[in-house]
Amino acid sequence: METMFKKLTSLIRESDNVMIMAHHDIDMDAFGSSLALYEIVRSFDKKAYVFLENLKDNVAISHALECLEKTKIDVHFLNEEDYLKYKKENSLLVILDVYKKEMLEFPNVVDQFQNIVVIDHHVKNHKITYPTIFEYIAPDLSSVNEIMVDYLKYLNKKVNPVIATIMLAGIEIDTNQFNVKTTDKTYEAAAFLTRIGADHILKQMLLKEDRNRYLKRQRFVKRSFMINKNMAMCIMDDEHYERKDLAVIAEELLKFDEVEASFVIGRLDDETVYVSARSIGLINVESYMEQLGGGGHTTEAATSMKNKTLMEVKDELIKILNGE
Ligand SMILES: [Mn+2]
Repeated sequence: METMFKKLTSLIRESDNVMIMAHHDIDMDAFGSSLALYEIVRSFDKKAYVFLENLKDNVAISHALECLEKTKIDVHFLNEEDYLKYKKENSLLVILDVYKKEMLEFPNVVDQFQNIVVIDHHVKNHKITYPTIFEYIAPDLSSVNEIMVDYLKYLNKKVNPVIATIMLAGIEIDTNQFNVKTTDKTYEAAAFLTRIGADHILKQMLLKEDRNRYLKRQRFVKRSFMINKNMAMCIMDDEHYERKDLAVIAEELLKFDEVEASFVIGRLDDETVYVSARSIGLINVESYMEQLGGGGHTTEAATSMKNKTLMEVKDELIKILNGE
């Protein structure tokens, strides 16, 4: 990893400025690591920017943003409309927590960059379809925040305690509370963040959720069922849900005995049925979602299907799961 940090550092120093982009529907890992890199770049007296789309449905990240504002941490955010004002000939684009173009916050933006670096921790089973200077993909690591902690240690730098808190929340979410992909290094990263001021009360505030939403979700968890010896499924009702609601249920199903993969089918709007799939790591749910026109990663994947009923999608999925 040290060689990578060395390369990244000299690239940052050589660039006019650095633009940071994570994945669509940004989460705490992507956001925390973007902020960490933002602070690192600025500590080199370079301008940095973070791509961020409209956050209307993203309660957790909106809350994190409020904390940044309260602490007077000024982050320069960009979107697809305004980034060209700041982009220079020799701007560096660093992509975090994702490598697939179609999953980026703003996929088309990559076409405008000559200098791109990718830092991710998801298993890479597809080619990167855009030119990069280098890519660092470490699927054995819990989160990109864990990588950013090592980068901070390498540079002998710290981040603001609020950012450290967001990073810690990111590690906690990506490891499903230190259960999945957790190693001694994950705990060391958490210890480092705590040492530089991550606040466990603020972290809990950031991870809070609405009680009614929780209770509603539990109703569906209760309705879930096993489709074979190691896969669980949950079919929502015909109301409209957010992708995240379905993903969280899929993650909860993984907590139960025998469940190695989970599939949650629900409606996003009148036309679209969405399937959210999760795995503890033994079953590749991405391959199933690809067969339904979707994608993702080995342990988390999804697909959306137009003009079908929940039951039609269920039947199609079960056929695929049974290898028919
Ligand atoms: Mn992540």
